[in-house]
Amino acid sequence: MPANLTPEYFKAERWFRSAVTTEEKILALERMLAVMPKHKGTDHLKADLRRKLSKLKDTATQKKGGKHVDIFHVPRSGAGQVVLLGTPNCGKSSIVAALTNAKANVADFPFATSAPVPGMMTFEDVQIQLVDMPPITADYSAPGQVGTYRNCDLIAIVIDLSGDVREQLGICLDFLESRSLLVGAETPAYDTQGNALAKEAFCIGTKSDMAKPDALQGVKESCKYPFEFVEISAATGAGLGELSGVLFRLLKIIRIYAKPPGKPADMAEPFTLPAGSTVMDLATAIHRQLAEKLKFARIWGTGVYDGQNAQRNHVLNDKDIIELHFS
Ligand SMILES: Nc1nc2c(ncn2[C@@H]2O[C@H](COP(=O)(O)OP(=O)(O)OP(=O)(O)O)[C@@H](O)[C@H]2O)c(=O)[nH]1
Ligand SMILES: [Mg+2]
Repeated sequence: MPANLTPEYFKAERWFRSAVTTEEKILALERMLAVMPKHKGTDHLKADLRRKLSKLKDTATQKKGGKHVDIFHVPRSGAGQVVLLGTPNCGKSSIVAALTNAKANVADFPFATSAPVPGMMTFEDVQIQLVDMPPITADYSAPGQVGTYRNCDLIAIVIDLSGDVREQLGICLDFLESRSLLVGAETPAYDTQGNALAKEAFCIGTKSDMAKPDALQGVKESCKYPFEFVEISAATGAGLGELSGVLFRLLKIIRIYAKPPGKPADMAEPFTLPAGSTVMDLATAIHRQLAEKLKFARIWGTGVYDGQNAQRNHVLNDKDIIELHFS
């Protein structure tokens, strides 16, 4: 083992050892190479890692279409996927149990959750997917766990306000930073092919019913990122309404109600699209082939007069009603 390897290098090496998928292993190896101190003593190790990396890249191209089942792969459902992150016993499962119908395993002992458990929660007329996760500690996370975070839309860092808030936040940030999972961190937000690695995150301070005074203030002050913070109690239900509104806002989605010409709009089930989507994006979401035949659209909603004609590139707003006319 060459001398002068840094804590950053060992962190990346730990990530490599806990990685399950080839893609994740490649990312971790690239990180090890990037943070490795450059001097003669590391030449051997560098060559060794490069060999491993090129072998893995070969496997990655051959393996496409293989039948490997990954329990940490949670298929997306609803308007957005929010995955919880936190230390043992901090209250993750209780949040999923309080907001969804999923059978999240709440227990008064740590490590009760061993695999992701997805559930659907409702905000107004939108379904949002919440995913309960096994806990992480300063030196352990379940192999493959990072894959769930890599594929989500938003990470919710859960902090038990009755415990050591700074320590919990430190463990969660360390996990995210060392795996390039956090937007705004110094670690790379994209891999070498330009695919996004990093995700948006925010903080839920839970167990407010048994929190020490100013506990949430303590988390805010010790956090170097401009996260949003929501204070809740899964036990009393305090803050849960606010939390679902924050999830909807942070997912940056808009709801659009489709209106068949000459008929009332379907207000029961909106289409959900990323903020900034256009009339054409909506048409494509409804039916890709039909979209090419889009002649014009009429729109009722924000910044337009009722029934105004809208171009294909008109940017939609949350709760707009759209009537699409095809040729
Ligand atoms: N008083 C109070 N207790 C809570 C609250 N949320 C969770 N708990 C209790 O805290 C303990 C742990 O809750 P879980 O939701 O199972 O914690 P977890 O983060 O899923 O734990 P792991 O699966 O080990 O990671 C249980 O005894 C819960 O009843 C809360 O808001 N208030
Ligand atoms: Mg749990």
